[in-house]
Amino acid sequence: MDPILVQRRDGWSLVTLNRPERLNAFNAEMHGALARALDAIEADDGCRAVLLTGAGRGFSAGQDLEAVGRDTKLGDTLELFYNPLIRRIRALRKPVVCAVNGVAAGAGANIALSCDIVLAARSAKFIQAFAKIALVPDSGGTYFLPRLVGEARARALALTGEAVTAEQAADWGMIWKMVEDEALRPEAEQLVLHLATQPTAALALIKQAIDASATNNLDQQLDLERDLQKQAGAMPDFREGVQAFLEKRPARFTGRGA
Ligand code: T3D
Repeated sequence: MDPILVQRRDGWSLVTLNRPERLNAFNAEMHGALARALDAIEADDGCRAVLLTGAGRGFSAGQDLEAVGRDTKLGDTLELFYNPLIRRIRALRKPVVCAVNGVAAGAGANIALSCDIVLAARSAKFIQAFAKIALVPDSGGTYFLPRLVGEARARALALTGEAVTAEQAADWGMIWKMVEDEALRPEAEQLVLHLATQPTAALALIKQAIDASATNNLDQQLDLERDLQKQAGAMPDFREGVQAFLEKRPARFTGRGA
């Protein structure tokens, strides 16, 4: 069974973590397949948005604990697999939507949180499971969590490994939205289909600006916004957006930067 399924849809790609009998826990094979899928998506100009989800009843239980430390030392797995994956999702020049269809634990939770827009089914939950096995949150957990939910909640979640329901995650601003289980897929697909028609190159600049705001001061961020706006303003989609507005019609964006 392929550990990662990729389906090319109309302008976007559906990527499914596919080891349902292990709640889509990651091993080296699955990491390799996901990296190849992202290579293909990155190179495909016709693919303008990505939807990431899990097969079966879970999103991902993080690192496969039967494989942990078997082929590589702890920490090396992060260097080899998880860290490049998180950097990649953040830097991908197209929006990545995550549909969290069930439990997201350990690195699985933090991979979800690294995506641009996170929707979760009502029955899903997020667990920083690391402390329960005497590990440290990884895959960006100690970076994303305090920024998303504040330090008090981040500390408690990381230190206790307590589960957060999808409803709570949405109330806290950890994710974009909680939706009823049966609505998750249709709503996520509708969102990604919409994003696939939008000005992709400008959306990539928006991702870049928001990422930079985590470490920039206001002056640096204002300068960055100026520079990115120059780039956005030179793109054909800007001209099309304005023209469409003036002509009172929907814009037909190409997504291209030049
Ligand atoms: O450098 C490095 O390599 C370090 C990297 C670390 C990254 C990490 O992600 S560390 C954290 C690893 N993940 C966990 O600690 C979570 C472990 N799983 C759980 O706590 C629970 O399974 C869940 C809370 C996620 C779900 O519980 P539940 O009751 O819904 O399901 P279950 O019965 O526990 O799991 C179903 C099956 O999946 C079960 O197999 P079985 O008994 O039916 O044959 C279970 O063993 C398997 N499974 C679940 N999680 C993992 C797993 N198998 C391997 N690895 C897992 N992480």
